[in-house]
Amino acid sequence: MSEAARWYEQYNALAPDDLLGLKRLSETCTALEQAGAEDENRIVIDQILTEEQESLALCADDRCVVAELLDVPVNAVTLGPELIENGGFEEWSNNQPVWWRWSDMATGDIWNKGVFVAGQDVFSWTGGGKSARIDGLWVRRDANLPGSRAGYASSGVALLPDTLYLIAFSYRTDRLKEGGSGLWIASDPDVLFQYEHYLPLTQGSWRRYYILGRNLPDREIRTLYLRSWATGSFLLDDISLRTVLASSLLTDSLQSTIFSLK
Ligand SMILES: [Ca+2]
Repeated sequence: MSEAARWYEQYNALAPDDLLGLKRLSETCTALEQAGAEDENRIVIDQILTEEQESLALCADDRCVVAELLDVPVNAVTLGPELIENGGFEEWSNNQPVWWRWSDMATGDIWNKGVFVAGQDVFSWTGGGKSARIDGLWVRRDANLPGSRAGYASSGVALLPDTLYLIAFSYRTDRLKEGGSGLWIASDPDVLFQYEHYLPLTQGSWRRYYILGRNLPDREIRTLYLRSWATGSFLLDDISLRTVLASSLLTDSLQSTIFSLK
């Protein structure tokens, strides 16, 4: 292990911009420390990593959060082009957000009956502009039928096979109960996640939610459903879906999808 640390140290001196080398050196030093060995390089490594963490703390965009979730340097992560259109819900036509459509599974036929209303909200998003709002007014809870739900469904998005994706969005829940809002993308277990993923309550605060996972199947068109399942309010803004480009050496350790509320 000491030998490995010396090699990584030499490599880091030759290629200080290669953050993967630095990461490997840090891991080796940590392993040595855990084994009870002292390493004089640890102080230097800690200093470099502290600077990296400080830059991460100052960095608030989605790319920085991906780096944090993967536990890799920010410079090792690149996000692909945005795949969602009108994710900020600023464009509306006939009371519908452009590129999105209303999905109503609260008709009482097949699923439970419910009453949901939705539209643009211009008062709630502290960043200004418009957000999408879904209000559940009443739901029937017949145990013999699937739950009623309604919300916005995206246009189709083609996902590449064996590719890492980030879904990020800002949202707010008011007077909702647990399981009162969620996101669906596929019934296929090989897509980022299977079936409905219910969102944590935010109790009236705007929060940002991150889903980082791998899509395995061949290129297929997918629809994102962001829906409410209960009475109360569910507000949405700044939805993003992008590929995550990072060294496979860094991302191969990602075995299951990460869900994180910030
Ligand atoms: Ca907006």
